[in-house]
Amino acid sequence: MTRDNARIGPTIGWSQVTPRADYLNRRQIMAGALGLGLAGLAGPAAAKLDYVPSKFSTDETPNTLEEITSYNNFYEFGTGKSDPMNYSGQFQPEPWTVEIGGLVDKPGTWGLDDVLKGITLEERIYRLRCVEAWSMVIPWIGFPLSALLEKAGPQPGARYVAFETVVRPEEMPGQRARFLDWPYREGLRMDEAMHPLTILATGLYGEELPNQNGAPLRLVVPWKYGFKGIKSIVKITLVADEPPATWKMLQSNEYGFYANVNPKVDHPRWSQATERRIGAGLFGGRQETQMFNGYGDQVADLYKGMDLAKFY
Ligand SMILES: Nc1nc2c(c(=O)[nH]1)N[C@H]1C(S)=C(S)[C@@H](COP(=O)(O)O)O[C@H]1N2
Ligand SMILES: [Mo]
Repeated sequence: MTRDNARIGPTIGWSQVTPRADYLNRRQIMAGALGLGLAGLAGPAAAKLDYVPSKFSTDETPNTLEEITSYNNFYEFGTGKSDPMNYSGQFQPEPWTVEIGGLVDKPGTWGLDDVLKGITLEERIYRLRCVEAWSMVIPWIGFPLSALLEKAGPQPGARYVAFETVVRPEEMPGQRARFLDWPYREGLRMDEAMHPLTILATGLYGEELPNQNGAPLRLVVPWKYGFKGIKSIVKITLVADEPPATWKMLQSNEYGFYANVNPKVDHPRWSQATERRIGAGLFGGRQETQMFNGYGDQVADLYKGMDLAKFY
């Protein structure tokens, strides 16, 4: 089935067709087998979201919900790929507030409802390329970060945006160890933050974000390595100077601030020329990595003065 076939109506996207449906059926079968009946369907039911399709979506086939929710990086829950799935069950993404401050006209602590007021959610099917050289295609539900920044009223001196993840060691077992210097922090230059491809995601596959994917609110910047996509955001600060970023602080020769996907600049310990598409099979899974993860037509202008053969 093509994307166009899936766009039956204005609010019908790929995710309402397959493979989400297959997965739900399996969950129902499992619930039935456990004698729970329909009422007991698979634990806490994720709320369905209303959203519209987007011209920015790729027509590549999305990874399955199982792949997207069982192979994760979210060190707050442990460093193993299945740790976030296995150890995020206690995490409480509701209620949620985000503190917006720094160089803005309307600083304050915003409930998620205030953040979403007047905003139309969109389905954005994006490629995600992790710096570890694996990739997926994920049908995010979200909205442009620019819409929130405009609500807060950026002041002229704001040149960067800084983000922080929540710190809750009681709910996040990984934070009881010092893998990283918590909170996880990331940042964008203002023009990157305002770019129409840059979104805050509140869901995927048509439902609220699973905890392991950064509930209830996470950043997605599809032309950058996945580590820029900070999860479970509680603080957004507009600032004048480049803010601290977790991986850069840890190892600045391996993880840059810009971290644009670039097949020509290898990681010091591995090649970035190719990537393993999760779910594509043991032998068929490697493909060439694209400059800016294939989003160069939209974003290359942001980096006009930069030498694409260099590490940033
Ligand atoms: N707070 C926080 N955000 C994070 C991470 C993390 O460990 N902690 N890992 C990053 C990395 S390395 C990647 S590749 C993506 C993975 O997102 P996904 O698990 O939803 O696919 O989240 C990013 N955001
Ligand atoms: Mo990553």
